[in-house]
This record gives sequence, structure tokens and C-alpha cells, in this order.
Amino acid sequence: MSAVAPRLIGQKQSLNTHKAALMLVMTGSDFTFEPIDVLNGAHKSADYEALNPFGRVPTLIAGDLILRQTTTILRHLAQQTGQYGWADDLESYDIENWFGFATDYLSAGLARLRFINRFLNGEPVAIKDHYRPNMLRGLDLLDRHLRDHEWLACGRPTIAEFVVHPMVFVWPDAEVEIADWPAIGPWLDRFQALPGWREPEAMLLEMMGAQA
Ligand SMILES: N[C@@H](CCC(=O)N[C@@H](CS)C(=O)NCC(=O)O)C(=O)O
Repeated sequence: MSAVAPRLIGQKQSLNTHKAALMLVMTGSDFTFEPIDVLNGAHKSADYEALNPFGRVPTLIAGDLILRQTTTILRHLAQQTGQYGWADDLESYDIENWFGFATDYLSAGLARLRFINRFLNGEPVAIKDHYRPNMLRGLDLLDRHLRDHEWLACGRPTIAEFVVHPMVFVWPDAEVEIADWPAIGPWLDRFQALPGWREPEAMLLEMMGAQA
């Protein structure tokens, strides 16, 4: 890690920002949070795109290194801190399955419904109807895995949890009742019991206040 604390640029309601921020906090990493107003398009400004041409959040600046994808940030922090990472190639493949799962079933599922409900007043309903079956299938898959696994990959908490947990944690905004998937709630609780876990949005809001 560089001498200057890494800078996390992101947005307090962004689930990808939550993933990176939790990894920083739960590995005990020093960092500063720089909020950017995604809801008003600040992530498409020339200044931000000079840092991150993909025009999305988060971005982590660690010394000379600029990391522009959430999973890259998580991998980097796992390697830097020796926490929540993988021991060999097989373990890293195990973890990567869950990165794919999150893209396939949560980005195109629970996170989509949450976004529409939280930021677009629940409309268009047709889009929610389109994504709902994929969300339900994703929760079924997750529940099935967790019935006989304590953690997603490697038999211990890894960066797979940091990708998947923040996206499932927002289930109350996605018109589901998580108790319908009996193995998921206990896994949410297990992750939330790990040292340093905080409710991510409240934590970022608090950091914004403390830095203001
Ligand atoms: N592939 C990127 C995706 C990041 C992403 O989609 N971030 C959302 C917020 S959670 C965003 O920036 N949305 C703004 C937009 O799509 O314009 C990553 O994994 O970091």
C-alpha cells in the first residue's frame, strides 16, 4: 500500500462502491472517501473520465495505481492486505464463479429492481417484470449453494462475499422476502458478524460528514 492513503471515489448508494468501501474497512485499510454525484451525472464529466474512462464508480487511486473495476479493486486489496483472498489458482477460479454469478443474476436481477424502486419510483413496471424471474432464479441458486456451504468459495469468507453480499443485502428494496430462501439470511448474518462490517450506506454518509 502506498504511503498516501488510497482514495476511493464513489457514491454512497452505489452497490459497487459499497463492495470496495467494505473491503477497505474490513481489512483495516486507511482510505479517504471522495463522493461523486452519480445521480446528477458527475461521473460523465471530463475530469472524472480522465481518471476512469469507463465513466462508472468506484475508482480507487492507490499511489500511482488507478483501479477502475470493482473486482480489480477487491483483488488488489486482497493481495495487499493478505485478507479475503485466494491461496492458489483453483481457489481463485472458485471465487470468480461468484463474480460471474453476481453479474448474471444480481446485476441483471435484484440490483435492477432495487434501482428502479429506489431511484425511479418503481417504474417502469415492465422492466421489473422482465428482470424478476432472473432475480428469483439467482436467489434460488444462492440458497441452494448456501444450504451446504457456510461461505461462497474456498470454505471461508473471501472477496466473493464482498461482491455478492452488498447486492443481496438490499433485498428490502427489491420486493422480496429473504426469509423465503432459508439459507440466505444466516449467511447475510455471518458476513455482517465479521470484524469491521458496517451498513455501507450509513458508513459512507458518516465518512462524508466527518470529511466535510
Ligand atoms: N464494471 C463496473 C461497473 C460499475 C458500475 O456500474 N457502477 C455503477 C454504480 S453501482 C455506475 O457507475 N453507474 C452509473 C452509470 O451506469 O452511468 C465495476 O464492476 O466496477
